[in-house]
Amino acid sequence: MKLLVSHASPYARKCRVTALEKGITNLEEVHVSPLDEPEKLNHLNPLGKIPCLIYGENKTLFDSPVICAYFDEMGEGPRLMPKEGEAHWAMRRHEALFDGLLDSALGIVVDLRKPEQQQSEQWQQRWGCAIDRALSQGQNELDKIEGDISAAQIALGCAIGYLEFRLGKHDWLAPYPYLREWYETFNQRPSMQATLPK
Ligand SMILES: N[C@@H](CCC(=O)N[C@@H](CS)C(=O)NCC(=O)O)C(=O)O
Repeated sequence: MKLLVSHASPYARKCRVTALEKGITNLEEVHVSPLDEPEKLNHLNPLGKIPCLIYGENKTLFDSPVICAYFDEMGEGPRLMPKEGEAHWAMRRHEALFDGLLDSALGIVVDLRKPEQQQSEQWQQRWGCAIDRALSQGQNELDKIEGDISAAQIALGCAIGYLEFRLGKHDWLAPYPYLREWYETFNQRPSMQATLPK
């Protein structure tokens, strides 16, 4: 299997962490720049985004929650997403919350790259508030997320890692000491250390 990635992509990092946690070894990482190398990507993922998984007879999967679910199914060890029932929906909800946090962070990063006159302070504030509310709920509900490692925790860990990597001038976790403590421990997992953004 091949996973199209970049070393800075937090969405790709979720998949890379999941693959490591699930003991998936037959995975080759292929580095692609979605903006500079569309010819390597767009025929595989019409959305032109990474991560994108190529498996079997040239079959593809995207986006990151789908690839993570595939690895959860194929890999070894305890499940990262409960298979059914309320536990499944609760985990899906948390995964969506932290993926959405990441979308808001990426929104700010993309906006900050525009020429100053084209940037939108209003949107940056809106995304910033969404990030803060998601972190607040993340801290409040951390104890409700099942197990030491799960799809939701991987999404949360990679989202906080991205905030530190790209938007680290602001101390996002300052109001959330319990969440910071959790993150500092979670970030020591070999899967997180092996995939630090560059
Ligand atoms: N929802 C997607 C988001 C993927 C995404 O936005 N990836 C970025 C890189 S971090 C990308 O490829 N951007 C290129 C573009 O938006 O055209 C996922 O979870 O995989």
